[in-house]
Amino acid sequence: MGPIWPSYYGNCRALLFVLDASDPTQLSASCAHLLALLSAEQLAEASVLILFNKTDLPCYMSVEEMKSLMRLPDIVACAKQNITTMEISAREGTGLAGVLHWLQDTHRASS
Ligand SMILES: Nc1nc2c(ncn2[C@@H]2O[C@H](COP(=O)(O)OP(=O)(O)OP(=O)(O)O)[C@@H](O)[C@H]2O)c(=O)[nH]1
Ligand SMILES: [Mg+2]
Repeated sequence: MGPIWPSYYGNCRALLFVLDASDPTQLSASCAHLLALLSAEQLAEASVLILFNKTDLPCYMSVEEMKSLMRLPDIVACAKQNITTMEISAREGTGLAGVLHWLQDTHRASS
């Protein structure tokens, strides 16, 4: 889907980027997509929420290890955008209240 994402950049104020925390083999590809999004001129003003999803599943790598592997602290420090990270399970609903709060706060701040 990556190639068609730019057609949705216009007027985007809140960006939710979902990573599969149960599958670290996708990490480098996800990271490349994330960096492309963060460097897009049209998304410079957007607030970004990075979601590590599927945290209900067992994984040989912890979310902290994945963040470190993708150098997320450096990405956050260098990005123009305000970036927040959360751990969720869409299946079990874990962490989804936090996502809704973030959306409310982001909407309030930008209107
Ligand atoms: N266990 C679990 N499954 C989830 C969660 N969120 C989505 N799914 C399931 O993940 C499946 C879709 O997988 P995705 O990773 O979104 O899509 P995909 O990459 O094309 O599929 P995979 O090859 O299975 O990774 C669906 O069956 C969803 O029900 C979650 O938080 N926990
Ligand atoms: Mg997947």
